[in-house]
Amino acid sequence: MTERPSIVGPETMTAPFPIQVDTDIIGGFGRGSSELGIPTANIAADGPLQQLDHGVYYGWTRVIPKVGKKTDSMKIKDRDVEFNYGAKLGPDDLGVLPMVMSIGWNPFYNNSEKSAEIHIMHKFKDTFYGSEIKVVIAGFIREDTSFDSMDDLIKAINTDIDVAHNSLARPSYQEAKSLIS
Ligand code: RBF
Ligand code: MG
Repeated sequence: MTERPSIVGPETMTAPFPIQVDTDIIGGFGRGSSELGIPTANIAADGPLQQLDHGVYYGWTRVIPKVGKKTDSMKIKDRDVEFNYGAKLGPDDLGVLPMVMSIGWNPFYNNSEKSAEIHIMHKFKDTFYGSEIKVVIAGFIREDTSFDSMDDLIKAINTDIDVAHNSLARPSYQEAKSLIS
């Protein structure tokens, strides 16, 4: 990808946005953090997400730990994943935070399953598999594409993050935080 705009979407949030999802964080492919250095929270690509075009979206999210759930270990695609349901997060991890979301087949990886992955622009204290997550999708950034290298994919995602910050700074998008606060 060559030239990309630094801000996307209309000045005021426009239908079909906002699209709201309230769901659970599931185990992903296990390469967001390890390979790309861009951790993602994965959710099921069902409900209102099923109707969305594949691509990259921006919006807000809030992680809500499940109280009273015992931490357990699950095997996901040969990996041991600790499901702590958000018990190890601190107060500053639990606010309304900006996010970018990828919905699709991940053309770069040739995945066969549709996935919905959220990168939250925040440094969390710990993992939060199994936790509840509320999401407000506020707008569309770009279509998902394949890249010549992993480095190009990482660069594209970093541009998505900048575009999301700029796009969410507008008053109409700031107001949407209240939907999940
Ligand atoms: N994967 C692709 O194959 N093509 C993309 O254009 C693409 N864009 C993404 C944009 C964002 C904001 C995020 C968080 C992920 C994106 N991915 C894309 C998915 C990426 O391949 C995925 O996070 C890793 O494979 C980890 O599962
Ligand atoms: Mg992930």
